[in-house]
Amino acid sequence: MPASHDPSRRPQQLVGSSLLRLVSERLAGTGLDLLAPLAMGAYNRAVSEPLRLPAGDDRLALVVGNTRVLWPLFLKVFRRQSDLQRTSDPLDRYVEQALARALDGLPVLDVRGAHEPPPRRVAIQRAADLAGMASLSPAHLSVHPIYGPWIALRALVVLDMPTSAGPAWPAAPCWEGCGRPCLEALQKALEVGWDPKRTWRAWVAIRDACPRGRRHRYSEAALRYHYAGDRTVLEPELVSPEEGRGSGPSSPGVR
Ligand code: B12
Repeated sequence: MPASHDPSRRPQQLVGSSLLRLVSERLAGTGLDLLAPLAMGAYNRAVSEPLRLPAGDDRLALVVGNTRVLWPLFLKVFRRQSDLQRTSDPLDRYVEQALARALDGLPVLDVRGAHEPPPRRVAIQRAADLAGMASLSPAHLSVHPIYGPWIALRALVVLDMPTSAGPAWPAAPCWEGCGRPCLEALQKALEVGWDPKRTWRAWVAIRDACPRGRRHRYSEAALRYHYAGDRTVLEPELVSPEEGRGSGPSSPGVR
């Protein structure tokens, strides 16, 4: 039975870890497979004033992200949902819809999408680091202990509930025991500059330089969409069977 229909799991009775489990179960199959709790105070103390969120220090925040499993699941929904086909940022809309369903009935104070511009901008990479999900690398990428830099960070959800996350437990620095090959790649990318049409491969090379998570690299279509803004990869006839098939429902893991 889906968690949302189980009467024994009414949201208002949930605390801490059971809420995390509920959200994680509801997100299963959406591709949003990374979830980590954080106390609001830890985040607000770490960022500058314009990036702070108006919530008490002990309120529970959840960092939501994804690995490469999201792409094929998103494609499937994109194909059948005309509202997504009409929007300029279908992946961001898909994430918003999936999150709204997963948070239905929960005491949500705010959901800040990583793509939202100021004044609603959230320092999602700092949040992911503080939550122990992914370390901030010397090349400014968030690096997960298993998936390496092959993750995206999607939202910070703030709930009107006390946290059991305890003090911040930052991610172990990803560069310990590594020769920081990302720095040379970053230097090369900075030399050619950021131009989504011309130089995007140089920016992908920063991720490729990281020794962690290589087998979790994004597909070519996902890379083209994210880096070059290439929307032709969403057209069914251009998508390879491997891209469209998906990797089955994914269960979010904590951190
Ligand atoms: C604005 C933005 C951009 C801008 C400017 C980025 C920049 N250089 O500051 C542009 C459009 C250029 C951009 C491009 C890219 N971005 Co961007 N971007 C963001 C966004 C929305 C906000 C960043 C921000 O202002 N943070 C607030 C400040 C205060 O936080 P901060 O901790 O002080 O600064 C962090 C970043 O600003 C960045 N940063 C700061 N200075 C510099 C300098 C350089 C040289 C680089 C490379 C990064 C960088 O790293 C800091 C952490 O170390 C974030 C999502 C988010 N909400 O955080 C995604 C985000 C950082 N971007 C991301 C990605 C993947 C990219 C690209 C690599 C690919 C792409 N198109 O998506 C390119 C790379 C090119 C580049 N020059 O960085 C991912 C990173 C994922 C990961 N595993 O780390 C994020 C987290 C979005 C996501 N959904 O996951 N991005």
